Order: sequence, then structure tokens, then C-alpha cells
Amino acid sequence: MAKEEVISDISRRKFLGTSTVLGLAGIGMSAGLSACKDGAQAAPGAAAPAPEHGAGHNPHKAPGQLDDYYGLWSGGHSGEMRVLGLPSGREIKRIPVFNMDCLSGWGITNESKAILGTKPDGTPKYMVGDTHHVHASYAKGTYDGRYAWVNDKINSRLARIRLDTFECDKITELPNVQGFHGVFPDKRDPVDQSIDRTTRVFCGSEFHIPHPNDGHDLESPEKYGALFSCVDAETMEVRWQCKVDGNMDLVATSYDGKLAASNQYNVENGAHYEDMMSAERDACVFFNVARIEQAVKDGKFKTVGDSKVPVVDGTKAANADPKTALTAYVPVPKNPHGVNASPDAKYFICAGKLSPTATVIELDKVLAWFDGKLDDIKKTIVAEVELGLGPLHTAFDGRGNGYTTLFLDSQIVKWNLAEAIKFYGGDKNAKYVVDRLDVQFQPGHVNASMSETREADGQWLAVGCKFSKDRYLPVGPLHPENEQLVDITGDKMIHVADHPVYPEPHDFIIVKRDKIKTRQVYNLDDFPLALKDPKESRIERNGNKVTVYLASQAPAFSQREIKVKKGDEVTIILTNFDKVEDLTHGFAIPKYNVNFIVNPQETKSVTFKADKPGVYWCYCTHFCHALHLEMRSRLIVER
Ligand code: CUK
Ligand code: CUA
Ligand code: CA
Repeated sequence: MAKEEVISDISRRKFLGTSTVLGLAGIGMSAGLSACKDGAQAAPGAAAPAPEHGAGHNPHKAPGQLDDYYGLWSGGHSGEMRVLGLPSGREIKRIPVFNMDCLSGWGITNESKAILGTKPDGTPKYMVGDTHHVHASYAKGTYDGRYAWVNDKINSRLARIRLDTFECDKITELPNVQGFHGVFPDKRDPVDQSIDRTTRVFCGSEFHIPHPNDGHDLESPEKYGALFSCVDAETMEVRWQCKVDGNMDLVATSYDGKLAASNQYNVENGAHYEDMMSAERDACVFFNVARIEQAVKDGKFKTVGDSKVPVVDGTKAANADPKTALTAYVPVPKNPHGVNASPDAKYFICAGKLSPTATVIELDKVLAWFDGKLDDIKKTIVAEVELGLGPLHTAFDGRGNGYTTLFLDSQIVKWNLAEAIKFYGGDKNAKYVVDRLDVQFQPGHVNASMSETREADGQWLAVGCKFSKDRYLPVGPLHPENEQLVDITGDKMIHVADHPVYPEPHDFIIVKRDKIKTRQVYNLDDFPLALKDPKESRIERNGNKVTVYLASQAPAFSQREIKVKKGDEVTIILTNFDKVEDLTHGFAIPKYNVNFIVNPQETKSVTFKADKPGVYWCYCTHFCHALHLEMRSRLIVER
């Protein structure tokens, strides 16, 4: 890197870093932030050595070469999920989830609307979503390739993505919560320990609301509450909820299935921003899953409003005795963000956000507290060390190191957990900071290949930078975000690639490609509406309801004319009889808001009111054949 570039890079970092710190200082946070002293550790502001040309593993994949990892990426307030190939960074798929998608017909077909939920008029119940956290199902402490889950923060929904088709198959709306943010599947059944795979998904909610939220207690925030939710991984039904003091944010689960936890930045129960920062310490709340399920079995629960979901009491007042407690509140410094489980299954790391520290909590000690064998919950903290300004999320390499994003410092800090524990235990010679790397700029989430499994392999680290500033051609006021790829195989982190991404990915996971086995074509037997044979194609009328049983086989639709009358309610059921992988057809009707695809051996349907007389050429939108353009059918709506 040329010297001028280094200088301009530093000044760009300063620009953003300073304005962000000033923003926080303006609301009285400067004291907490400037409390970061480096002591024996490397200075947070010190620039990491510029990567030499060619240093680090080459992430480039030659034409025709496959990637080594799937990256399952959140799409943020685009409402979708994305699939990248890593290390190349090539985007392979966008999975519509909480958004509308006119390529696949998500939000347009009857099948997708049934998953999304509809209003009485048949339109989707919600049109917007905000995905933050993607996590996948486990067996034996590693990914098993069945499912991924992603949350919708806006409307408190949990979506499940099948990893054989990379499509959303179920969406569950959580009752009586708002700001559903953190999500994490369990890694083993806490009750039946012989079931060594994901059985439940845990959901933390950020915003506290009146219970039920029906117009009462509007001006009494002290009566608001926040619920932790447990969803069944298979049925996607909400199994139970647990009321907590304060709020929740991100979620982590232990490898033995016994514990789930969520960081809390609002133990104050503040309704205004300043109130949420008045306490010096907030908390990480732990849930004793087996005890909660026993309480539900024993009928020790209430329900809220119209919801039938059992709600147990996890508040501090109701859980003072550790031996019966459902929850434990571990105090951690000011407004923490992010809780992550280390791949050795021993620790949860809570990042400080407004404190320059990360807190290491030992899980065996938390279990000991629940057993009455540890007198003080604070003793579960085995390290609390300074890392730099604005620590948010932590990833792991499987070699004992954590990689934490420093939002304000625009850095990744690599630190050794064992050394941090020694340092906190009094060994001031213990050097826990291993390396620092400047990133561009203001990183939020970070994750490493297989980081959240027992098979963390320490190959690649991806960093989700919230600001790309001037690293890409300008496209107007809105810039893309910047996903950076870092080689973490050596002692030093080496930044090897940048990729622009459409806002705003938050979390992501990096899964070895052999963990995922996808289907090549669908199975017609899975679709109740599918025609058995293209010869069965027909148009049926029942009063003013017209059903078109349509087949596609390149390059033709089975019905060349579809004749209906103005005012008819028309349902088109399209079965794609092509059997070749990727031989997909589309079906679009001008002026009727209809557009969707059918993949090989798949069936989809749409229903619309034929309210506009005229001729409408229904055409195949998906290039399928030399005669793709000729693949048409005429919708004739008689007046
Ligand atoms: S939150 Cu976005 S940077 Cu929603 Cu995971 Cu931390
Ligand atoms: Cu069928 Cu294009
Ligand atoms: Ca707080």
C-alpha cells in the first residue's frame, strides 16, 4: 500500500470515529468511553500493518471453481436472506422471506401467502420485514444442514429456511412481544439428553410493551414487560414464554442444551433513551430451560390476552432461590451488545458496547449457581477485560482466540481467552490481545468459518462493516455496506477482500459446503394441487370461479387460450413437468400483478379477479428454451 493511501485511510477512519464518539459524548457517554486505558495492551488506535500484496490466502476462485463455504447472510431491512459463496464472496441466491419478490412470486402465489399469513382480503398481512440474525440447526455440536432460522425484528416473526431448497417453509409470529431481535437454536435437547440435535429455537425481545398490548397501561412503562420465547424447531409453534426484568437483545445457547442466555441493555426498564443508560451495569440473563419446561408441565404459568402460550415468571423477585430459579441475572457492564458461545462449549462472551470490555462467563459456574453450589452469581464471571471502544460481537477460531468487533475504533481485536482469564485472575503479565486489524469502517457483526460450532476451523473471518464510505464508486447518498474478508490462519489477521452489500446485513454464518445437501428438482408428490399428467390440463368453471389446471413443458404452456368473463375469480395452478435441474419457467400476466416461477417438478398457484376485459398475453419470464419468447398463452377476459 502506498504511503498516501495509508494516510488517507487513517484520516477517513478518524473522520467516522470522531463523529461517532462525539455523537455519544453529546449524550453524556464520554466518561464511560474514555475510561478505556490500554495498559500493557496494544493501543486501540494503532494501525495494523498494511497487508502486503499477495499476503494471506487467495480468496479468488477461478471460473468454474466452487467455493468452500456457504455464507448464510441476513438481508437486514430488505427483509430477505442471502446466500454467498465463500471465500470468493460471490452472491449465489437471495431468499425472499419477509419481503415481496416478483421473481419467485413470494407474496404473490397462494402458497407463499399461506406461509406469510394474509388479511381477510387475501393480501399479505405484512409487507415489511427486518432480518438480523441467521442461525442453522445443529446435531452433535455442528451444523446438520436441515434448517436455518432468521428473525424479523419489525413484526416479531421467526422464519425457517429449508436448507435442501433454500426456501422459507414456515413463519411464526410471536405473541405479546415487540422488537424480536436475538435468535438461536438449541444444540441439544435439555430434557432428553439422548436427542443430540436442535429441538427448540429461542427468541429474545428488545422492546417492553403492555401485556396485553390492547390500549391499556399506555402511559405506565413500569407495567410493561418483555418475554423470552421458545419455539419448537419442527412444528414452529411457540412452546412457552418467560417474563424477565429488563429487556433482551441477542441470544446464545450452550452445547449441552441446558442454558440459553440473552444480553440486556435496559435493566433500567427505561422508556426513554437516557433512562436506558443510567445503570453502570446491565446483565446477561440465563434461562434454565429444563426447569422452565417443568414449570410449564406443573401448570405454573399464566397466559396473556388472547394467546394460549404459557408464560412463566422469570423476574428476579420470583426467582430469588437459586435451587428453584428459572433465571439468573449475571451483571455485566453498561449496555452490552452481543453474547456468543465459545466453540469449546465453556464460555459465553458478552461484549460491552458502552464499556470497552468483554465479559467472559463460565457456563459450569452458572449451572453450579443453579444447583446452589455457588454463593454469588457474580462469581460466574471469569474475565472482564478491556478490548477497545465499542465492542459488539465475537467470533472464534477454535484455537482459543476470540475476534471482537470494535465499532468505534473500526477494528477487529483478536484476543486469547485463556490469557484474558489469567490477566483477570491477577497475572498482569498475561498478554491477551494478540492482534488488531483496522477495518473499513464501523464493524457490527463478525463471524468466522464454522465459528459457532464445535468444528470452528479458524480459516476465514467475515466482518460486516456498517459504512463503506469511499471504498466503492459513489451511487448517490446511500452507500453499500462493506463485507470484508480476513484470513485468520496465522497469528496476524490479514485482510484479503472487500465486497459491497445492499443494506443491511447484520449477522451471518459461514458453513462448510459439505454440511449442506440440496435437492436438484422438486417432487410432484409434495404438492397436493399438482397435476399427475400434463394431459389432465383443463379449465373448470364453478359459478364465477374459474380454475385453470395448467402445465408447463418447454417451450409451451398446456393451454394456449384461457377464456374467462369479467368479474370471474380465476385461480391458475401451474405444474412444471420439466425434469431437468434448473429448467424453470415463469408465468406473468400483464396488468394483473401476477408473476412467479415454477421450478422443475414444482406446482404453484395464484388467484386473482378478472376485472379488466381485454387480451393479456401470459408469458414465460424465465429463459428456458430457444423458443422461450414464444412460450405464451392468451388470457381473454370477455366483457
Ligand atoms: S445487532 Cu446488528 S450489529 Cu441486530 Cu446483531 Cu449487532
Ligand atoms: Cu419457459 Cu421461458
Ligand atoms: Ca442500560
